[in-house]
Amino acid sequence: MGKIWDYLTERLDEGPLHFTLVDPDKSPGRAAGAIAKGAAELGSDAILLGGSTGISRAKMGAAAKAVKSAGHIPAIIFPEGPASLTPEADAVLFMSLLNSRNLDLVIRLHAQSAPAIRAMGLEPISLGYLVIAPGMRVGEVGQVDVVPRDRPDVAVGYALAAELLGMRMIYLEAGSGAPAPVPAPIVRAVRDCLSIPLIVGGGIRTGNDATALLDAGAQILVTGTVTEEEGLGVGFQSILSEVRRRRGR
Ligand code: 1GP
Repeated sequence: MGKIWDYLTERLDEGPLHFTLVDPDKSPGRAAGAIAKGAAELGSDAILLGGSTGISRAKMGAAAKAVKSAGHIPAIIFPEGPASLTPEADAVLFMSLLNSRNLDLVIRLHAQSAPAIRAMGLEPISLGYLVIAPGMRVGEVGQVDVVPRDRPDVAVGYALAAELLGMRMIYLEAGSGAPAPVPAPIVRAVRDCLSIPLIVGGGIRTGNDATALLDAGAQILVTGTVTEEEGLGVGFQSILSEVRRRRGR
């Protein structure tokens, strides 16, 4: 399927993973490389590059290059649109915002950027991206009909539809900086219906948050704000120690 897909699925066989979200606007070039090195040493499995709106291709390229030359874990683009693409990265999450009212974010931008992805030789990892309340900025900018926090059935419908459409992963997103992560009952219900890997992100700040989500069946945790606010400090370390504990390494 691709080098990064193989890397992720081989690691998933051993237990849960962690992705560190790095915003190339806030942590440009070498700063992104330094985070990648430190995060990898603590057990994070990949760097997701993205976050802000309007990141230039040059910034994305410089950050991807720095992450790769830090030499430990892959640089995967978490795209905002076609301008996020750079051949310097190892892979791109080719994601459809499942519950957006804006067709651009569901499929049209994908049609525009697919030829460029092919030409760059960038590995695409197709993914159904589902925003759960509150959704924060991505909920607004993405014109999302957020999944209510008490409706696991709605999340299950979208997630299963994405799997049946052939998407290779599902990402449940509460929104960057959300006051609380995706509710555990939603994670559990989605996990129970899926046979593809489940990513969960948004509002994860502590080891306890990580425990609740991993117990509910999350297989990959994504954190961004905790690193932006505290670096690779206590919060980040407690999340990573929960992830590491479950895979015995
Ligand atoms: C956002 O899920 C990610 O897309 C990370 O969220 O910034 O709240 O960790 P946080």
